[in-house]
Amino acid sequence: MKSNRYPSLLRHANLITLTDDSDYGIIRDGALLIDQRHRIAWLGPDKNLPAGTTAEMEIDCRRHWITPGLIDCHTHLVYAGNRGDEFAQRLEGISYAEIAARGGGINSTVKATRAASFAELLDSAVNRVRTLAAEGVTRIEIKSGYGLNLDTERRMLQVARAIAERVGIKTHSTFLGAHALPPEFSNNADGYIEHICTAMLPSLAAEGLIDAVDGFCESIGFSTAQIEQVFRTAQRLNLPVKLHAEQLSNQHGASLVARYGGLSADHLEYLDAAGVQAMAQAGTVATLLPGAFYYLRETRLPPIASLREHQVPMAIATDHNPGTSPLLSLLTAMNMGCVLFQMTPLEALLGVTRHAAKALGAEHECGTLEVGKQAELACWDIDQPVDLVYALGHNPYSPIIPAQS
Ligand code: DI6
Ligand code: FE
Repeated sequence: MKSNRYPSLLRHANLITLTDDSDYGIIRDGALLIDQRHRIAWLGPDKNLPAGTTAEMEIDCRRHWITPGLIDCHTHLVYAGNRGDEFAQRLEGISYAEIAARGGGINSTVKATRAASFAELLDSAVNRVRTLAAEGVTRIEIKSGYGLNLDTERRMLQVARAIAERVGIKTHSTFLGAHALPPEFSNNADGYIEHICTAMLPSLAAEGLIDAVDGFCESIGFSTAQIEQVFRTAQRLNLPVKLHAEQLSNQHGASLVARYGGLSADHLEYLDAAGVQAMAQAGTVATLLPGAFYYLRETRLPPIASLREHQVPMAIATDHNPGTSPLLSLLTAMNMGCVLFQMTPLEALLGVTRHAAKALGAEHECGTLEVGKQAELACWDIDQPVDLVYALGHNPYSPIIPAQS
């Protein structure tokens, strides 16, 4: 530790470090020092703070708890339009697949998003991000996939980049061109995949707008063979891949994404044993999305016990989107992970920190409290860690930590 003056020092906080998977890694009455590059320079028991440490801003956290900032590693939060009417239809028993077949679903959001300006998309997305940030979220993944043509996919990805500046939050942009078949290519899914691989993906990657590539591998989406073509293009462009896999049926998408060394396979209600093994071997994160499970009133559970047994890291995200998961609360997603999926409160917290960071390929930067990592932090007015997932609808976030300048 260098002995110059530091920008900020947090004192008398209970730190939840999450430096391994087996416990919270609690340091009671701890201190945490932040350097000029907004990294953690030192942390430990307050009484061990090296003598003579000074900081421009010193904050007494009054035994509040500090965790790594929460990470929402799967969202579709840039879009226009409203699909409340579809929610009402589903409550009357019409299925998500039927609604999509009638021209609703993803394509109704595509229509509204194509018609929206950059500023309209940015304003509505910023409001959503602020709602997430008010619960301690400091990093968000944002997917395209409601444009499905070059111009609108580009606009969505540019909005995702612009959000970071407007809200002062880290964002990761994911290209999800293979989300649904746009009207221009109806009955020609192979033609659309070719268009993605030869035109959209290479152009948007060259513009520096893409951090990762995703697809919707499903009977109502794209086949594994089609997704594999997209993955091959991503691999050529040096972009990591991830996949919406095994959400509504078992298409063996998890094995496919694992074969490409993917960051994550997401949803996974219909994941089988071979898929779990493939993910374990490849180090692919299982991103669980209990919001979509809840809204679709799914009854089949993702194979949590098997994922746990094979030590596949499990992340939890909101999957915020206007169709299957209009959920804007990562704390609620954590609670659902516990109540609906029988995850432990520790697993739920690891799922939105350490393992979510891995799902973004950012585990060296964030997700735990460790020297050298970014000082992306969340402070909580709670009595004990389990309180983060215990009370549904209660927000214990306590914004006393200085934001990154
Ligand atoms: N799976 C989902 O749950 C969302 N996308 C996907 O591939 C649904 C998106 C929507 O209905 O708008
Ligand atoms: Fe999704």
